[in-house]
Amino acid sequence: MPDTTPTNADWVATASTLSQALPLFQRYAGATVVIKLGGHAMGSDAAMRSFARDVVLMSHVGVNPVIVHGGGPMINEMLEKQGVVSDFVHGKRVTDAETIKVVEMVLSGLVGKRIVQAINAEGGRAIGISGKDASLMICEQTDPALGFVGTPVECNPKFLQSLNDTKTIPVIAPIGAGRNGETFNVNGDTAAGAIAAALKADRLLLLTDVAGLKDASGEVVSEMTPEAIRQMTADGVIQGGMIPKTQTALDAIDGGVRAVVILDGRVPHACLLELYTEHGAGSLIRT
Ligand code: X2W
Repeated sequence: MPDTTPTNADWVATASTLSQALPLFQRYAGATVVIKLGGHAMGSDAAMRSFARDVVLMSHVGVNPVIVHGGGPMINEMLEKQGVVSDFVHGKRVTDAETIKVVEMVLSGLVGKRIVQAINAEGGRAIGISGKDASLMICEQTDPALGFVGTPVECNPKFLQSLNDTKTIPVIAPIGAGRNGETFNVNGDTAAGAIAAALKADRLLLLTDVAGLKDASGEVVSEMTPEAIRQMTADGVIQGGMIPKTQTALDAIDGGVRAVVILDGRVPHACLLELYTEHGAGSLIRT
């Protein structure tokens, strides 16, 4: 058996890596980073632990992380158990009065609390809320044909600032309150974009299950402008399920977010790779 006990040189190398991280940590100290964790990017318990650990690390080095989650596959699973089949129109779930109850229970209950617990288990302090809490996200009906699907029309992120003041990490379910007491189901990307814009976030990281935006030859493009995205969409290079993500990115940038990154949340340490290495991850969109 080879001796794997770390040598003095190994410890020096570890200390050197930590030291080299200082300017990188300084770059995002004080930055607000909104992270959208999609249901498809939520993997095994081990992957969730790793994600949570990265979020806690960011918080420790001065980032203000704000998590907005999805959970589409988990909602499908619960609806299936009840024998309900959902229809999607342009990526949005047609949500009737019974469905919205399941959506709220699954997102605010199961999915949100799983993330909260994972962050807390790594030594962070997370709190699970939805767009209803502190009137964070007020919505209007998107389209009568979609039922209780909402479009955010007013965000009140002041409460999130008070959480940041106490180093508490918000984990937000994309559920909105209507002005007449309704509960609205909001697409997770849309909710993350609206909250990031209200916070004038430095970064919006959209963690999904694709490597990023691809050009006509199928290569992932590492950086592009909103104009390039509009052109690629007009040319049909960006299509299908990517369009809601790129639209979210464009709206967020119009709303004051400095940059949006679409990246593969299944890659280990995706958020750290993006923020703290020159390599980056996925596709960065900024003017
Ligand atoms: C989504 C909310 C969850 C979500 C839904 O009901 O599935 C609408 O479609 P992912 O995992 O990010 O796709 N809402 C209106 O967005 O989850």
